[in-house]
Amino acid sequence: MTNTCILVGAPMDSGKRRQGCRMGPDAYRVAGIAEALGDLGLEVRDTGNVSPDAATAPQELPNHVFAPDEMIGWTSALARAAEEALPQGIPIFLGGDHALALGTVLGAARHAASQDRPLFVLWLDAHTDYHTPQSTESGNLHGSPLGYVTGRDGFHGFPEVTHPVPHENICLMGLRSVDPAERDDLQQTNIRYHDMRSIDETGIARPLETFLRDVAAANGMLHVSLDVDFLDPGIAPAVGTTVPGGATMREAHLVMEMICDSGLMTSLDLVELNPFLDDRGRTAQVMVDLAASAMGRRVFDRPTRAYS
Ligand code: HAR
Ligand code: MN
Ligand code: MN
Ligand code: MN
Repeated sequence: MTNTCILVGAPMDSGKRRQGCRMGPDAYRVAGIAEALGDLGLEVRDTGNVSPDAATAPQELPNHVFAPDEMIGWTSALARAAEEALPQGIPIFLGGDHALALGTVLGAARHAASQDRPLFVLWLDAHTDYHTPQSTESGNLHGSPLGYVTGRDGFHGFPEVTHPVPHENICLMGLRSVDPAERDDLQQTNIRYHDMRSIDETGIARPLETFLRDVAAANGMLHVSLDVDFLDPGIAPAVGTTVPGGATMREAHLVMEMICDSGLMTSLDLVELNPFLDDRGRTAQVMVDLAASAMGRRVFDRPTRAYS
């Protein structure tokens, strides 16, 4: 695994009506993300914040879609930022709402294709985020990145998804708020999903290990997208869409440590932090701790786990 981390700020608030996520990148900086990663012996480069491209959405997009021009502009700009960062190290995208993943995963998919490697995506979230601009009732496209990157129709005016992520390469964990349209559409696919009920029944380690083994066996690249609302609101209150019954700190740490041990993660999103809703910065701190665990922070050293 490369020992360079590239911090890419994405102060994006265009994926939903409730504002505040644009403050996320600076909250992570204030919470000491660069220092936490540097303390692990990593080389850390903060490239500052990305700005959206200028764009105008076409008429075909449904009228209830929020901020369509900005959404298209962010998607193209972030895809480019991901493609630029990936050859240099592990980019960590500091969000910003989850709509940033339309761009980051698009860029990761282009990069993986250029390396002749498959892209896998681990989606840690209370929500499935599988909408299209037509299926979403809220019109908030932070509920749509997985729909976009898997190549669903209806994203008029957005960059073409030339390398859709195959459903079987995607694993969702933490689900507990799924719209009926998303559930029906997802069940037509072979996407892997583990809702909180199944995690409570089997534990979180076993399904994750199965997925990581498959990534390793395919020599895949692995993009991890961590939504604050994957976590229980009791430990992570700073998010607009709190859903009770989320992952515990212990479950979340374990996931991050297993990802690190696998050596497979090639990029990471930290999304949906809304510092305006935080309690003395503690959600930002939790997210920084989890990122540090994914990059190697340990209580005791353990031998690197070989998944292949
Ligand atoms: N499914 C709902 C919608 O589309 C809520 C989506 C909320 N998404 C996030 N990210 N907070 O996961 O409106
Ligand atoms: Mn999400
Ligand atoms: Mn969510
Ligand atoms: Mn649990």
